[in-house]
Amino acid sequence: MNLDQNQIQQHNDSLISNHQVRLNNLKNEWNGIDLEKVIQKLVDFQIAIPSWALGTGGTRFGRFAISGGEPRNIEEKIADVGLLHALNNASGAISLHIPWDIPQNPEEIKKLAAQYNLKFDAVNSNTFQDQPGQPLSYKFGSLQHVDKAVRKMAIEHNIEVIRQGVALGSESLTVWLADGSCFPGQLNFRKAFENTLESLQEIYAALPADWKMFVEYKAFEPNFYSTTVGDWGQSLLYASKLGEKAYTLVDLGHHLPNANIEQIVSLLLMEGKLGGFHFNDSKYGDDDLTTGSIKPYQLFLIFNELVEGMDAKNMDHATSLGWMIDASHNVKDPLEDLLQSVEAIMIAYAQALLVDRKALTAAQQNNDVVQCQEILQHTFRSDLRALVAEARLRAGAALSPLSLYRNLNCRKTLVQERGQGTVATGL
Ligand SMILES: [Mn+2]
Repeated sequence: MNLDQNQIQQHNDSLISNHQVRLNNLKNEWNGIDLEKVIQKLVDFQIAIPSWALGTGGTRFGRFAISGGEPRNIEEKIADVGLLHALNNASGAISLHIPWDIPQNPEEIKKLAAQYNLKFDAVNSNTFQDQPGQPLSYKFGSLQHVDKAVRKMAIEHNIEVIRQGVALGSESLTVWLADGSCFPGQLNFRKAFENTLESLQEIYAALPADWKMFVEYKAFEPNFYSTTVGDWGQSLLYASKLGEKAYTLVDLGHHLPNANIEQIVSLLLMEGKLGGFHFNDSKYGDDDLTTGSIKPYQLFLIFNELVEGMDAKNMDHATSLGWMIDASHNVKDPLEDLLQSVEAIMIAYAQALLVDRKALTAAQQNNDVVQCQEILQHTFRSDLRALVAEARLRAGAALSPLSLYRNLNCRKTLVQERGQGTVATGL
């Protein structure tokens, strides 16, 4: 479904007076701070939506298509992201997964995306499943596999994904491997690493000059004893050995419990090796829950390091890193879930932009631990939602995307258009 600009306008008109009061309160509260600069950064910041988050996800116990009207093909996936972007002006890119989303006609797909003002973010390869008719199996790994023929098949798949991405105007490849082992003794760790590195080198050699390769790590699952790209140290090893186009990708859900992700982010930025970021939230493991739903303070602390570390290197917040949501679960309307995630990310980003860096540096120099905490929590506890809403208003999007989505009965329209029983491709 396509949103009519009048629908957004009417919605904004109904909320504008209340919004102005809240915004003016913020302006008074942050008197002396250049809020215009912050608002412009919020307007510019875009978070890519992965094609696999547009349908209800599943667990290994089952999958419940709750809402219906799920996108049946790549065109409808683009339309869904276009709808999100029209509502919030912060979802201006889509990330495709090959082979779930192979475009039959890349030129047409590019045109369609441009109509919604969308770009193509990183393309993602898939060597964690066997596809129908595939001659060899990834059961015991892909790029790490003891059999060179399996490694070759996985390498060729990744190179094919690059080709698909080039045709769409994407500029990066994300490699996430399920490779690892489930039992002690199953794998020679060193050989698995060396095989993986050699395979990644062949893929790296096929990258166009202006492309980046993101090496994503994950501590466990689906392998439960070892993972061949198990943590940021291993990812950084691969990325460093591969070369300047290779970077580490941080997925919030891919750490062991209580990992200090903000410190990881800070050090990767220091090394110039943080390339991409996957947002989600979790209580226990890779839960794929809505960003900011469980640990909003951690999300803020991560953004605090992102802003500090990127500014230290004169990086552009909006374009220097690949920002993406990577979540998919069972119980919410996926589009509502994504609107909530984007909102949480924008709020955390706004909070990080308003941290008083000078005062924090001074307090750190003086070992004033109490003041350091006060400075961080002052912005974290400020309600900056009106600032994020103002950025949307200026960009022609909705003051309250979720309520407009509900008021317009968007899901009902999608079900009418696509049917009750539609299931999107993906996990
Ligand atoms: Mn991820």
